[in-house]
Amino acid sequence: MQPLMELYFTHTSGNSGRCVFTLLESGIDWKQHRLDPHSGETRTAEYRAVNPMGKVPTLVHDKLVLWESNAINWFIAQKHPEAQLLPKSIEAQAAVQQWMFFQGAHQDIRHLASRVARSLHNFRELCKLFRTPRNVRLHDKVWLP
Ligand SMILES: N[C@@H](CCC(=O)N[C@@H](CS)C(=O)NCC(=O)O)C(=O)O
Repeated sequence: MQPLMELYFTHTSGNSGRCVFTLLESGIDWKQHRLDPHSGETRTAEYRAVNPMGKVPTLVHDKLVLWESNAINWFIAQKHPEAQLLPKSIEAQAAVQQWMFFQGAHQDIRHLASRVARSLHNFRELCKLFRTPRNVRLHDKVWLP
């Protein structure tokens, strides 16, 4: 049996939200390590042993420790092709990379999630863990298949 993916994150972090969202969309079982940034849980020696940069999110899977949210998302998508999170063609995958770089520089995923979530359920799960934008409109949304 495959070991569970474990994600260290904080509820205030949009970068964390991006990976939580991908894990929810993938449909796999995963383990939460929800850290409290206000009580310094991302700065402890224990957490620095996991991620020496002291940043969230961090993914741990078997012997792999990975940080940088978009690298984590790419890994989850590649590791679970059955979730169909990535398109098949190299051209379309390059476009995914393009948006990941663009997003990393300019965007907050919590706004985007309401537009690309596959289901209202997944978006609500995300909202339970993170602060959500007040202006999200769900009533006229078409959920992805
Ligand atoms: N480029 C990184 C950014 C990671 C990052 O800056 N995370 C913030 C939270 S959004 C953090 O850990 N801040 C805590 C700190 O800097 O001490 C990613 O996409 O994962």
